[in-house]
Amino acid sequence: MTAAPESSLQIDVFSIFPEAIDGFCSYGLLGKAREAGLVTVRVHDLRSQAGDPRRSVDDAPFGGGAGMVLLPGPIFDAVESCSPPRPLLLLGPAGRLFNQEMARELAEQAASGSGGFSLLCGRYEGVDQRVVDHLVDGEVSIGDYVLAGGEAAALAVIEAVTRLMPGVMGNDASLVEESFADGLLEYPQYTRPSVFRGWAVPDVLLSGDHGKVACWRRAQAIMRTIEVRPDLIEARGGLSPDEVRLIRQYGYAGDLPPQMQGP
Ligand code: 6GU
Repeated sequence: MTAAPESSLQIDVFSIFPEAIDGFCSYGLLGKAREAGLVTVRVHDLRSQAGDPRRSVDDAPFGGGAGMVLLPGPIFDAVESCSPPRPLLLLGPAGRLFNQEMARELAEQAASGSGGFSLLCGRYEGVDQRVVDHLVDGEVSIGDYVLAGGEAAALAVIEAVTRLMPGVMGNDASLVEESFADGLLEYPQYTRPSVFRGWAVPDVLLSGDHGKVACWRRAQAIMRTIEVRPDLIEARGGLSPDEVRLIRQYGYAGDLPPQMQGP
């Protein structure tokens, strides 16, 4: 018999595509976490609360304009009939940008006893503002682009938070997210075969010298972050003199603007 998990994460999701949410959450890491009782995902169909025989969940916007707006009625009814865990977050392009820090906050709240959180998937051109003003606790976006609905965003949030819950990953979560924790992108990884179509794995990774491997990985992570996400380097307060020395030693010849060098 497996021991009951110390803390479990309860996530309630409100959507007009409940099967899509539920299906995704049945695979891989999420599916395993659910089976182990570490996370409970309950999906509520907004359509089942629609009042009319056609089960409408949207209507044209007052004042005119393109598209349809989700009705407040079915959303209030669905939420109030099950008192889901709070915070209840609306997923929409006007929300606060979701990031690793927010994922960590939601996981920590759940692990320390809040129970979990809930997600409301917005759709079409929007959601009646009274839902925003009087029902939800906040609005979250996953990036500066437009999706047709909040479902894909909800799945991103669910997966990012679930993998941080104690017991979900093999190792401790703090180790698992090491790369983002120090503000750098992940170093390149290789597996078998050591030569594939003539492309060889870097020698250092086959050397068995763990110290050298660690230095190489750190240099790669820094160089990759400089190239792809210089904003992350600035956000962590630049590079230390040791880090600058390290990447020079590994052949980095590019410019390092002042904001990338630490104090
Ligand atoms: Cl959460 N919803 C929609 N509709 N578009 C988005 C988004 C969410 N996040 C980024 N774009």
